[in-house]
Amino acid sequence: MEFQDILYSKYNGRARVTINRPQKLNAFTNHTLQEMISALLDAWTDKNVGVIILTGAGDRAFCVGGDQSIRSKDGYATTELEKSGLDKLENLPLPNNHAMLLQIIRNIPKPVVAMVNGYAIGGGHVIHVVCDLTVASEKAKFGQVGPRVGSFDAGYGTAYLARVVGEKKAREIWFLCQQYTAEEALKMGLVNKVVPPDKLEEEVEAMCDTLLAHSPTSLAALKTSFNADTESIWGIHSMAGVALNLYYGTDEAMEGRNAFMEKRKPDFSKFRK
Ligand code: 2NE
Repeated sequence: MEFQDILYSKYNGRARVTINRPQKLNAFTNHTLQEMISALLDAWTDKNVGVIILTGAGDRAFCVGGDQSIRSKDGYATTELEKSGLDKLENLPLPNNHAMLLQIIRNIPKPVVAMVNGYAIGGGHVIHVVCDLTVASEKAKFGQVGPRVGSFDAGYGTAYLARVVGEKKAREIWFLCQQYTAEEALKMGLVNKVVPPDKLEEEVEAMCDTLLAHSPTSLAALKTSFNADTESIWGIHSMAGVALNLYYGTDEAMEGRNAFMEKRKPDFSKFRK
């Protein structure tokens, strides 16, 4: 499989998906998300694959969410492939592609491990949240930015996050838009393990060895049973996606996006109701 925005490899029972846009701190476009979906579908259907690793290229970021440089009132810009009509699936708004990716991570009946090497921010944070397990480097940073940059990622980003860290902490994460260290993330149950950066690969590989030694059907049944309890969140997520696509067309949302790109503080005061 040929990819532009990700690296995809399979070895020793693992499939590894690496977001490969380090110059953008691994921010994603529609195309990136579609490539991740294709790779995960391949991993799902490959009997030699028992565990999936998701990570980001470089040493600065796992993923920092949607690529703000291509966002306008019409949402995130189209790619050349999409304009040429070759890739119809990319003709979806980015929140829909992101939601589809989250659903596949949840539904694939194999453990998905997030290997967080740096920033996990915005939609990139939600990706690690829905992964089954997260191993973080001591240098990793976690957080949400929506209310600062004119976005929100409700559903898995909020209701499911609250299941993971509790209601108060989840509201704090979204409302205050602060960054959290890996140690803080560990304390709130947001990640499973924190290791020095040079031990990250080793730790994830050891975790994969453990998972691969276990019964795949048992793991699949356990994963789907955990999911069953939070399945209704997909409904919230879908509805929030409709709202997000509408919100992106507003001056309020653009103020957040433009302020970020112009490296200034946003002024949302006139949008208070
Ligand atoms: C990630 C963060 C916290 C990093 O801060 P810092 O201070 O370490 O770096 P800096 O200078 O802000 O960023 C480094 C370069 O990366 C770019 C920046 O513009 C900057 O570029 P240059 O000035 O060097 O040219 N960059 C960072 N994030 C980017 C992004 N998302 N898209 C494009 N370029 C980006 C800090 O940069 C930050 O807070 N970034 C904003 C994160 C963000 O807004 N994410 C999108 C949220 S909405 C979303 O993800 C989403 C969703 O959740 C659901 C559906 C659809 C979208």
